[in-house]
Amino acid sequence: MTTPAVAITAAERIRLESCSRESIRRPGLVQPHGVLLTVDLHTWAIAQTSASCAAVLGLQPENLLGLPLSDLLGDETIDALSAALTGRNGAANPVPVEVGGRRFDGIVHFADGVVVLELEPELAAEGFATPSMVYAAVNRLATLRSREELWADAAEELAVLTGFDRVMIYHFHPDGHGQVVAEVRADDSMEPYLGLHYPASDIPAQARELYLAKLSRTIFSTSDAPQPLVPEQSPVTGEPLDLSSAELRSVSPHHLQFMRNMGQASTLSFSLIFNGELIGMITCAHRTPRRLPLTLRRGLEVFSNQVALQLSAMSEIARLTRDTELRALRTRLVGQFTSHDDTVQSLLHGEVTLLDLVPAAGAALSHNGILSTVGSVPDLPRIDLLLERLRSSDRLPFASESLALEHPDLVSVVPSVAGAVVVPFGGQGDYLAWFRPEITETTRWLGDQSESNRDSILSPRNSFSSWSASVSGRAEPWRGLEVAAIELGRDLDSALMRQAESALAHLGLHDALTGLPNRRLFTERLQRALAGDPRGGTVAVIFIDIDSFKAINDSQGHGGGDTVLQQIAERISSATRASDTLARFGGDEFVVLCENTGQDGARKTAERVLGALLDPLDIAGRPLRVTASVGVATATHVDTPDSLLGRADSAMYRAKRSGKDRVSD
Ligand code: BLA
Repeated sequence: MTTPAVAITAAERIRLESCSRESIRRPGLVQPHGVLLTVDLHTWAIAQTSASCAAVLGLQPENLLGLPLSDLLGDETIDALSAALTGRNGAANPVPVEVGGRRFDGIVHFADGVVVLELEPELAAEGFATPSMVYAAVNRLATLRSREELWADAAEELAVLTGFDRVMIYHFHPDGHGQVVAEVRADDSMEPYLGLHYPASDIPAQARELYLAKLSRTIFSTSDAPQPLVPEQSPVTGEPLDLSSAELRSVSPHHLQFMRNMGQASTLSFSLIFNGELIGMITCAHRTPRRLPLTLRRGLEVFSNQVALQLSAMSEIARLTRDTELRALRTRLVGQFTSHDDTVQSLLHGEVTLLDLVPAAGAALSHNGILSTVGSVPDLPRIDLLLERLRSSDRLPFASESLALEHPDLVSVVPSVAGAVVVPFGGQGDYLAWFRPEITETTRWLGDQSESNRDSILSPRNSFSSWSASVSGRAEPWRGLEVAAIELGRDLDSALMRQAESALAHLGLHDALTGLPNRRLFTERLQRALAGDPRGGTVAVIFIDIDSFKAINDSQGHGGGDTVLQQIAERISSATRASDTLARFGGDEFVVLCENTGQDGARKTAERVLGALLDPLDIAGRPLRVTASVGVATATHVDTPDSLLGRADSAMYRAKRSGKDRVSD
């Protein structure tokens, strides 16, 4: 299930604003099937009553106001109520209460500095789910692993546990609009709402906030007139009483009309909360008035909480799995980028590409002033212009799912694109970009969303039959992948930085022409080798000088001498052992450090070097024979790097003087 693109109309904006201003916490009214009394905290005398006392208790408000509550209920009940109020010894609502021979569930809580006592006519225990049925249902849900299964099974369980004839689970999308994600209907004559979306204003913001604190709400009947409190204002605060936590709070007339339009006589709704956020709701609806005992409602609050916790755990796991996958893809992309010679091609056509990280119609990469692309993308000059526009208007990094709605100035630049992500990386002018085309998305709504389906702008819809509407001008949403793109840009940045640093470090210790260690690195290694050979005899240095190199250099012309030296370096290198250090000392001089060997071993290596030069080099298709004079010296216990090199150098001169192309000790 994905979040559809929802275009919010001007009328919906007005509803969102106006509907959320209704004071639903202090409506001054309660539902008529019970009685709400407020009691002075100190004297326990009755301060307010709902007008329903006449019908429910057979007592007029004037019989009750000022009366000590104990005169009405008896001292024992007052004790039980005060225990439930404070939770003493684990006491809790409801408290059995009898008035005039009628039995009630007594429910107490504090509000606005008074004790609020609600009396709900007791329901016969038979015919309602027992606590053990609720526990068993919770246990069955605990084994489920997918969100869709959990939604569906929770609705099935609740249909059985509540006996309501329609149970629906709603999921709230990030923009606040909702969707019916599970539904159980008592019979097929009832219109199906499963899958339908509804606008955010159906459940306004202040209602959602209230539902964070009050986990279940009963609306017993949409046809009975709500009852005012007498007196209307609280004697303590002089204001309408805060009914946020009251079971009998009368609901918004807008919502009552909504329910009547839907054919609902009663509902029982539960909040699905995670991390202090209302992530969804459950509504059990009935076509005739129906209510459940408080103990069962409380049990079902625990059930709903279990559903919310499981949903949250599932989405956390999904999020972490996705993060890990994205991180692994980024690591592979950076790996390809740093290990391939053609870095750009590796990102666009390697084993893993930019399109694996961020799926899109096409992607582009601008690196070192060269723009390359993969997949379906706008013409290169258009991409260039887009990058330039974004850069000059400081809009980078950039992500949009609808250029038409969010960046109309870019539409003419890249008319084929609806969604784009562009992130900078590396040097000035290096960018990664992804493009998505426009898609037309059809959403099935709960009722015609046009204003003709409402009596006035603030009225609920009259019809709720499935109604389809399409939204265009948008691309498929990026859903957080724009962050993965930014992170890839950063990863490539650091990889480039590391490469530059190690290139610099290499340059300081290596010869730029041949890539061999230079004099500095060679001397360091020789120093270390001598320190590890305090008695001498196992460290030797071979000094190689190319014979008549000046003449060769002059004959080869510009750049030719360099090629000769590179080929000579490769030949000499092939003749040395893997553990030897071959260095270019400068000009046409090469040295080899041989460890764990003696004079004989080093001589053998030196002979191999001459052998490796026997075949003529191939310089631009022409053969060139070169020879070398080679000197070998082995360390004694008194040698320093300089003295050992000096002796090898002298030996090399002896070879040169005695006719070149030979080795001398
Ligand atoms: C409340 N609206 C609600 C509630 C639901 C819906 C479930 C919460 C009821 C509760 O928790 O007790 C909406 N009911 C639905 C939907 C379905 C359903 C979408 O069965 C889908 C099948 N409502 C309007 C308009 C206004 C409005 C136009 O349609 C405002 C002008 C207001 N809805 C509104 C208010 C509440 C509400 C104020 C809070 C009711 C209350 O708790 O007092």
